[in-house]
Amino acid sequence: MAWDTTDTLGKGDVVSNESLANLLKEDRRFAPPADLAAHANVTAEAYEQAKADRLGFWAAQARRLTWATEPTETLDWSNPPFAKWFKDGRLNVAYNCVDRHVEAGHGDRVAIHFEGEPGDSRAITYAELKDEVSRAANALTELGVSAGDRVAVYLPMIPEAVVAMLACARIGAAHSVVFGGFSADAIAARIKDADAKLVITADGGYRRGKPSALKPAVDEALSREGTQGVAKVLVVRRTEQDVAWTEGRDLWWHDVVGKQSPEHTPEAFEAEQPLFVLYTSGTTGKPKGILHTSGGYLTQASYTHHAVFDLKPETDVYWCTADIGWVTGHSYITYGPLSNGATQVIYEGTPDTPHQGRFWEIVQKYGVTILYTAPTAIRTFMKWGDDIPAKFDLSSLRVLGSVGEPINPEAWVWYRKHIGADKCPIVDTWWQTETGAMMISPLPGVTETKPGSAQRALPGVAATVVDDEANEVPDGGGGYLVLTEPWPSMLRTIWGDDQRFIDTYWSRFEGKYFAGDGAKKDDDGDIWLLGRVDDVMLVSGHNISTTEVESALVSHPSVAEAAVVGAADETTGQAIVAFVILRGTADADDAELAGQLRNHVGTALGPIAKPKRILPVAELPKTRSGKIMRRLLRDVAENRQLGDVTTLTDSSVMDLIQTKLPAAP
Ligand code: 6R9
Repeated sequence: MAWDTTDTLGKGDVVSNESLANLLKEDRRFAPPADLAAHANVTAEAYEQAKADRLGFWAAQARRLTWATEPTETLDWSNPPFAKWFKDGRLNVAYNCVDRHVEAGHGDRVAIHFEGEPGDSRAITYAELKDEVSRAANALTELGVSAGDRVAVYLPMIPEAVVAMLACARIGAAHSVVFGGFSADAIAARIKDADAKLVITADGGYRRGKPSALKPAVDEALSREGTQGVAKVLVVRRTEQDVAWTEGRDLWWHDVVGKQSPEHTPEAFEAEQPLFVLYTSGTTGKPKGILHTSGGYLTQASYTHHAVFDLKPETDVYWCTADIGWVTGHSYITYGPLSNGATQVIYEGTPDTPHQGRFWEIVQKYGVTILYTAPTAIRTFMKWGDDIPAKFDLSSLRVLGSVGEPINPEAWVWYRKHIGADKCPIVDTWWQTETGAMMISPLPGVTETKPGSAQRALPGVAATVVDDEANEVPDGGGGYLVLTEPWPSMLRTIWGDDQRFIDTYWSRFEGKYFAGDGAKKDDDGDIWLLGRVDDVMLVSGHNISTTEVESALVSHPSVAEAAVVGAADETTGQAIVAFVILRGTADADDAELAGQLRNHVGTALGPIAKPKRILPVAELPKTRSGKIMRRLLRDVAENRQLGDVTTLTDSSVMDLIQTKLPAAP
């Protein structure tokens, strides 16, 4: 059932001229815990040091790494926007993530606690990881992969995914990880664009209690035009499903890697050696291959992981729930944590298999101290109910992180209260595939946090908000998020397309990096992210942020999740259409509730932000990294044929939404 209201701007509603970006008020504040602050890895001084000498600050952070040749030059910005960081330095990224910890006497420390979805588990120490990465590096070399080549990786969340990435890094080849679950088309497009020489995949992985095949998609991709460059396919055996086999091309990982020597001398490569190409899903057009290189990327991934999570490698147990196919998995499962010698949990499956308490059971089992997850997961846990986490011992937790979307203040507060025992600081980390590492985030021992705000650029990072004319907005103003100085882990280009790199990121505002996100500064100068600029709604001449309307809806006790879009409207230009998932007890046929929700938004944000239509749905379309795909909802709201659904986690969600809804008026 759908609720329609034709009086979006009913009589008596006064349209204020004040920018809507400033109407959502959030006054709750949370000071850092005193004990954490007293022993924090990073204190407020870091901001001062970085402000006084930004390049000196990053040069100092680069010394967290072990270099074969120490860099003498920090940044070469002589040909902007093409940056070179630490360009005369040489290092091996895999050596930094593995060998040096063994050499320092930590070979017995667990690097990875692997938890398979069916309940199998495996602990891998740094010494074992070194042997496995070395064997895999030897295998890649034997298969003809050399420095400068690209290797496509299409694996489930198993330790071999990390091993494969590090083996590539070890021999100077760039990996291109494709989400397990992307279609054959998506794999083929990425293999072709990156000109990959080898594919590493598995028979399958476990998802939602069942083995789910991966190899057939690779087989199909490799039958497509333009993928002939792939000479070999290395297949990890995970599920023991039957797989079709192409003799001469397909090889089992356990055969080829298993027989190699665990000795491998890591060669030092220059700091700008390509490390990986990761494709952003891209809402339109060809996906963009984001290129990251070695020294600068690892410096910032390592520093931010140390600073933002306050990681103590001897005692912490860290868990990032992201998939390795998302940049979060690259920087905060593989490179950041391992460069810091962390002990981490890797979980293969979904949060509700075999029961909705699986995440909390894992936290309890391994004594997880730092948890990094996404707002979409947090909202799902809220929907499942407070009683589920309450059944588990979560007292080991001390820092909670969020990434992927703006976190609604209600979800933030729930996360702190029900997962963090009302004491763990929450770090809401803003960054992108393109930025390579975190850019805007609280520091857990320093920042007084505000629910829903990523707050402040990290030390050494320069971020601000500008208006249409590129002028920095004053505190209290809203506009576009930009980065005003180069940073070590910045993308170097779009693979094979320098011009698109310039056009996409560096042309909107001269000399500044355009992130594509709307943002506002509050009266303290703290930054609030407002969603992608492409999603901003224009109602009666007012820009309205999707994030703020969604957060207002989620703050109503009957709403678990919300996604809003602007749909073409004759009178107002665009009208707000809200798709809502109701909480357990709320009734989707209760027409009165629609009026209440509209009024609730009106009270929180002002009458102009009241949704015109409110559509209760069972699910929302999301990408694998948990981002709501609003463009598909816009298609529904405007009665259009659906656009590309290939990057959805579950494309049947759209059928469900469409069949349940009456046609739009
Ligand atoms: C790391 C990652 C990037 C886009 C980004 C923004 C959104 C990510 C956020 C956030 C608000 C946060 N985003 N983190 N928005 N607050 N803490 O997600 O990379 O998949 O490339 O997406 O995600 O819109 O521009 P990626």
